Amino acid sequence: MPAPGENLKIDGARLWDSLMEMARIGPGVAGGNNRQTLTDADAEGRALFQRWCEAAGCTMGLDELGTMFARREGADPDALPVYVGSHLDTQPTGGKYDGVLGVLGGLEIVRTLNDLGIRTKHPIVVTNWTNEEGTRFAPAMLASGAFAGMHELDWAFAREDADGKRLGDELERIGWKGDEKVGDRKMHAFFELHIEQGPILEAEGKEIGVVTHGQGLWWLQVTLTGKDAHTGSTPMTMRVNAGLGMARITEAVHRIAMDHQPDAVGAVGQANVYPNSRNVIPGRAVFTIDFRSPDLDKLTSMRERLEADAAQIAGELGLGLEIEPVGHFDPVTFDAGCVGAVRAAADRLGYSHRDIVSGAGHDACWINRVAPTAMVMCPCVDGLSHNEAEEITPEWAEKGANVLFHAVVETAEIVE
Ligand code: HGY
Ligand code: MN
Ligand code: MN
Repeated sequence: MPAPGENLKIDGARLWDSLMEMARIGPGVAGGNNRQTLTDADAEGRALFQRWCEAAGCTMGLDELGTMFARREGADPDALPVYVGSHLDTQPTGGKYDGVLGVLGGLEIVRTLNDLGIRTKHPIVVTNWTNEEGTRFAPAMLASGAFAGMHELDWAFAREDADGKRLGDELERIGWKGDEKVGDRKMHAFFELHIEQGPILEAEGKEIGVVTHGQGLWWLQVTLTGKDAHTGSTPMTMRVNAGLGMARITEAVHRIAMDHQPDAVGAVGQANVYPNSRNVIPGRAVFTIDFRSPDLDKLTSMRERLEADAAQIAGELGLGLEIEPVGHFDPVTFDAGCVGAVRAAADRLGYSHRDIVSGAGHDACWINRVAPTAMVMCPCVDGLSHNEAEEITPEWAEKGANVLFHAVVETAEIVE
């Protein structure tokens, strides 16, 4: 298929304005965003996105998990659409670009095609996946995982947040539960633009990341059970201290990841001790371990080492131990054809680029199981993300969106 000419470009200023306008919804306390999934702020962001899509002539579909599908018609209505998107939900101390750049970059493609009066054979569908972050309701990439057949719908509806609210109830409450059956849609291809969320592209002075693979992930929720007791009057030899167990296992997570270098990471991001009182020895600790690697054997080995070390630590301290997997996906190899379209677009546009493995998980990691999929990355300042100080430049956003534009339009086939 003829590729778009290198002069075909999106409107970078319009994209940046849309990013800044969306960033005003669900503001954080330090310049970023707190627009967690299925909150009122998420609902407000969804409504704005819908207004923009409808103003650009799209029709909006909505599935049972609230994923949004804004369709621009193609010359062949029966041709499978090319999907492009990411997520609008953020971390509690999230940035303005994680996910949002991919959704609004997709919208910018539609706006640009409208401006240029270009028709494509395949329809184009801009997508906002529900609950990519997994911070309020585990696991991450929940809706795209269900779309790919990895989670049952009732299981997804039953996921609870820290306050015991159910995902299904929250979806109903904000009025964004659709009728479409999750996963019924068939795709010609899926593309996702995302900030790198790591330091490589900026450090190497590269404008574009051509994402060939994605790391695999284990989220292991650990519950340690000890005995609440007085921190002052309980002899050290009589303590059953769940907080101490959590500290030792957290150290073990770091040691295990270091023992599996290179290309292995591990940390505890969410941790709670109970009753969390200054003068009570914690009788319970609940925390989540995040292990990742692009190498499946390393990923498996880290989980096995953790299970052995945690059992030994719990045994030494007399603690009860439960380890529950609450998130998992294997390392991902993206579709060579789609990856090639991304790389060719970066070359055609004259942008510096390098192949890269995604450190973070993305909806594309699951959609790659049901459709040819690839990702485009742009740098972010100091590689920082999942932090309100997350920052990119308008030029990086524009170049990433131009590569996305070329890859999507080439795959959707210009007809006039
Ligand atoms: O956890 C992740 O990698 C993604 O940011 N949800
Ligand atoms: Mn993201
Ligand atoms: Mn994220």
